[in-house]
Amino acid sequence: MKDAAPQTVYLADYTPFGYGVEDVHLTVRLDPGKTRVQSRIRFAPNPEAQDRDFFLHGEELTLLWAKIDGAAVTPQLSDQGLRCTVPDGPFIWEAEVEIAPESNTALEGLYMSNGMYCTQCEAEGFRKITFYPDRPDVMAVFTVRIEGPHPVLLSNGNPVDSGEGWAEWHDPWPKPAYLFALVAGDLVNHPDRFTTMSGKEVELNIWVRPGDEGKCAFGMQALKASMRWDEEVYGREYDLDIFNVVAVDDFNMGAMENKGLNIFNSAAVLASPETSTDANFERIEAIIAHEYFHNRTGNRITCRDWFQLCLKEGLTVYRDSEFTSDMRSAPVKRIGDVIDLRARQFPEDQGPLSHPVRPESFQEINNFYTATVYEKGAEVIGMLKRLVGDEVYAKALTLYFDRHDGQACTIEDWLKVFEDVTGRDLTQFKRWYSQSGTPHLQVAERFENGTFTLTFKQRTPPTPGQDEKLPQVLPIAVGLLSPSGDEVVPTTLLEMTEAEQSFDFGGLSERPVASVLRGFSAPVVLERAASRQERLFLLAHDTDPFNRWEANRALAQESLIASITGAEAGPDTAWLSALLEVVKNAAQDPAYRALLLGLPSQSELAQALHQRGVTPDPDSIHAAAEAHRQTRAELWQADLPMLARETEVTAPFRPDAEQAGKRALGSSLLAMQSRLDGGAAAQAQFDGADNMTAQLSALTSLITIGAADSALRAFEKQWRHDRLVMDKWFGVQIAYAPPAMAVEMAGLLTEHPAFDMKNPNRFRAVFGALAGNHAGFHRADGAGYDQLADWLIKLDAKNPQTAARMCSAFQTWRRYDADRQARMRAALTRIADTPGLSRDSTEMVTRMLG
Ligand code: 0A1
Ligand code: ZN
Repeated sequence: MKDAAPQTVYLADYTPFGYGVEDVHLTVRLDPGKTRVQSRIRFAPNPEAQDRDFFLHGEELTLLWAKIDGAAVTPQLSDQGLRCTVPDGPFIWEAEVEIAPESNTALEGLYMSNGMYCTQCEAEGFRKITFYPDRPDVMAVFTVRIEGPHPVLLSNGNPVDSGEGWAEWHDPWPKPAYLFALVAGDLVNHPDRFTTMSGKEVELNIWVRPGDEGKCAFGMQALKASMRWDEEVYGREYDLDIFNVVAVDDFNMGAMENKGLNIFNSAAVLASPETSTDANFERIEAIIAHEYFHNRTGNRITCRDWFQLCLKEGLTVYRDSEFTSDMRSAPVKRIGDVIDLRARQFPEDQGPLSHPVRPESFQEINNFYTATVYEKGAEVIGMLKRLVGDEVYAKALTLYFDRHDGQACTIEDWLKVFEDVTGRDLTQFKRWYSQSGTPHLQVAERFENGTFTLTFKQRTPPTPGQDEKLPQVLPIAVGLLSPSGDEVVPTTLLEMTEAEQSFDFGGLSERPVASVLRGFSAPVVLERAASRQERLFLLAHDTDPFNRWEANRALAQESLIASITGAEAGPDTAWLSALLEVVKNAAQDPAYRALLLGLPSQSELAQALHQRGVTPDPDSIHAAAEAHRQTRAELWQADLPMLARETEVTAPFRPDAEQAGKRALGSSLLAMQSRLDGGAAAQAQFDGADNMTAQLSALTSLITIGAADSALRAFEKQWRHDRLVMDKWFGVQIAYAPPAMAVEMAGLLTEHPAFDMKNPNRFRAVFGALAGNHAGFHRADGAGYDQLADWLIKLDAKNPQTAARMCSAFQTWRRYDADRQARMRAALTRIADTPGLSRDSTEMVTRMLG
């Protein structure tokens, strides 16, 4: 257990370590309860540093012995590490420690999952493996010898040699300890090869538990596509002889970019048509790409300290989103990213957990692997690219890769590259890294003497620790349409730098309709009092696919809010008829049409109401959304069968964008149809399904209308041996349960023999689904809050990282009525007051309580 006494680390306090590491030799003798790790590390004083305090991080280690230059030493030990007196010049540190991977339920450091050994060292897990300067600016060449009775023994870099019960690996690229990895187990591989652009042969492997071999082909395809893409688009080729990927069932996050040995949550790599949905396939492709791209943006160029996390994460998320756009549909990807940003990053940035893309302090760095660092971090890269243009961006990236290869860098280094290439001063742009909160952008328009003027005002509400905000640089993409629907001004990038600023478009013969913030060119809340008429016009005519979708989204939101607040009795039927015409347009990508059918989530509606000064009532929101879906189904009844036929896929299953788009549209239509036919069509699809997308969408349609009892039993019987599919079974029953039953359902499922709180995927399947059932979680009697708090307290004792992440389900607590607020505050306080609560969860709940 970590020390819970809060210790805050500040960016401003950064100092380099007093010693550099020339190389590291590790010998790891595996044993479930008594693994021995022997280290031999060559240190030399760091000429760039003044401080000569020789402190090595180390947690939960039993030190057996230590030597300096061959002579035994007795370091001073604490629960954070050790201190030792060392020679003035270079010296060799040797030590042996004992650790117990079998009892490591935190899944950080060396741990066991189904009998296999694996590691997770980012951010600060290496210190649970041996004593070391566990900070990303200490980079070293590692040689690793693994001893154990397992057929497969893997570490970073290239294989050196192996024999019965041992293997040796050498990684020639200096790396920080957080990229160290080791895997041992009874694994089987899916092998392949890749020839790099300079003709180098690379051996590729995806390693899995026996039985999972059939689920590797897609991940391998995605890996090869990523390798080719990084060569073609960024000119970067792979730099080792071998690239290994391992699938692990127990993993706190999606995956990890360890040098040459990526470790994946099995949910983020294993796929087959029968067991994985199209959404799973797309996510796997993106995560494989993300981890592979880290080899350049993260590994070869790493972070100086953990405050710079967005340097690698923002850029790598940006790169993987470009990859997905190229592999699939760019507008569909952009819309999906914005939906996700609004669902996860906006609430974070508009609540008590708000922090800058580059935070300035933390207690537990694991709490900062957030949507803000990742997704807003990627938005910042996108804005920078929009501002400098594609060609200059490409030049800057080449300079970045050349100038900083092998270094541990900062955001200042990154921005300096762009300043050098463009001659621009990026001081103001840098506020995107230091100011937290979502800017609100107001638009007003005027038309006079043939000139159309757009006046923008920006304002960022106060966030924790930041009351006053300065104007940020906003790239605002705008296009103008004539009343007949022709584009009179094509997409133009306006660069807003002031708090208030106007832009003129002259020479117009009639008042145009403005399409503002095309492609969501900046991550802001756009406040635009557009009329319903204008939105309908944009839905029909905008040439920008994002803004066409956005106009529809705004219409959906307005219509729902009008029903929630009682301003309108039912949905806006004129809009629904207009939407139906667009959805019937067979020339449009089905995936895009499916997105048009999506509604803002209930949580998003709650936030929108809150922003208008209305206290959201989760039950009314739920009722309005249900009524809307019912009315829409009834209104479109006559067209549904024809539309559904158009989405039928007769070709053999392919997980590509084309087929996935058809299935996505088909699933939305099926959900509507189920409200009309008592579930007959859904049951038929369920019974005949030959792929998980079809099977699961039928199942959720049936759950929504309360007709899923037999399908749920059949599903469980069919899939009880497949952990990943069973996660879906656990999740959908809670996520789609009627709000009054969600808490009971979650409680019941925790008693199912297959519920295992130690498996993060299973825990998230249940309690992530509960938190996602908006009206169910926010039940007026507080049962949802109490249940989640109970389980988070239990989980925290075993796995602080996952418990702390899931505490964020409470981050929106101040949106709701006084009674719900009091109940959520009580739940948070109860978590906070738990004796022995981890540093991770302590930080999260204290930030939320303010
Ligand atoms: N760097 C990984 C994500 C990751 C972060 C932390 C972890 O443990 C605390 C594990 C994985 C990525 O961006 O994919
Ligand atoms: Zn990453």
